[in-house]
Amino acid sequence: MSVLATLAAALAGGQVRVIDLTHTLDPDFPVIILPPEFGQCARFRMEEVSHYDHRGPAWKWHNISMSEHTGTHFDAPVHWISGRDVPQGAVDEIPPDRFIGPVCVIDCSDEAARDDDFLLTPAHVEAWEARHGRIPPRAWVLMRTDWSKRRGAAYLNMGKDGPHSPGPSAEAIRLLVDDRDILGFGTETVGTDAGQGAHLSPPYPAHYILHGAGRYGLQCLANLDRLPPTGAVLVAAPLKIKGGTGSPLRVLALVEDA
Ligand code: 23J
Ligand code: MN
Repeated sequence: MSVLATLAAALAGGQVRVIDLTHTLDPDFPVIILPPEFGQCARFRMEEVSHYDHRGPAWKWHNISMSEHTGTHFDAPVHWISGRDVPQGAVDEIPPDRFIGPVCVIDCSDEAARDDDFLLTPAHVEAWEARHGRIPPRAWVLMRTDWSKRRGAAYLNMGKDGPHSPGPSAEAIRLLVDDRDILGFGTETVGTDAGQGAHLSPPYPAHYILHGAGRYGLQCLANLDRLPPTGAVLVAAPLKIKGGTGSPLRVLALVEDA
C-alpha cells in the first residue's frame, strides 16, 4: 500500500487518532495584556447576522472579529522586528509544507507547578534527548506545562509587576534553532515567551530568535498531556491573511496507538 493509503486505513481503523490541541474561540478566553503604553490584542467577538428569522429565514450565521493573536494561534516571522525581512515571512507566504511536521513534547508540568516563572534551559532539552532521542530537523517542539488547564485570572497570572507564566530561556531557543533546526516552538501559555520574558536578554527571546531565523510559534495550545513525547505529527495551517503576522487556527495532532 502507498504511504497515504496506509495512513487513510489507519485513520479509518482507529490505529491513528486525531487529537485537537485547540481551545474554543470564546469571548471569555483571555488574551495577552501588554503594558498600557502599547496597543492591545482584541478578544474574540461574534455577532448574529441571522437566526432562521426575518434577517434570513432559512439560515443562521455570524460575523466574527478578533486579533491575529487571539486564542490558539500561529505566529509568523513578520510578527517580530527580527523577522521583518525574512522571505516568505507572512502567513499568506509561508510554504504549505511547513504546516505539517513531527512533534517533540517536552514535559515541564512538574517544574511549572512548582515555579510560575519556570524557564526551559538547554540542560532540560538535553536531558529530554537522553531519554527520547535527538530532536529531528524541522520538528515542532512543544513545551508542556499544563497551563491550559488553568481557568480565569490564573491563566495570565498577572502580578503587580506583570504576568507570571513559564517559557523558554534564550539559550534553549538558540539551541533548538541553531543546533536542532526546529520548524517552530509551541506553548500552552498566552505567548511563546515566559510572562516575564520582557526582562530576558534579548527581550522576548523566543519571539526574537525564532522569528529572526524564519521559524514559527504556536500559543494557547491545549491537550499536550494527551501526546506522546515523540511520534505524533502536527497539522497547523494558519489562515491565509494577506501580510498577516499570525492567525487563530485549528491545531491537530495525529497520534499512533502504542
Ligand atoms: C506582542 C508583544 C509581545 C508578545 C506578544 C505579542 C505575543 O505573545 C503574541 O501573541 O505573539 S509576548
Ligand atoms: Mn502570537
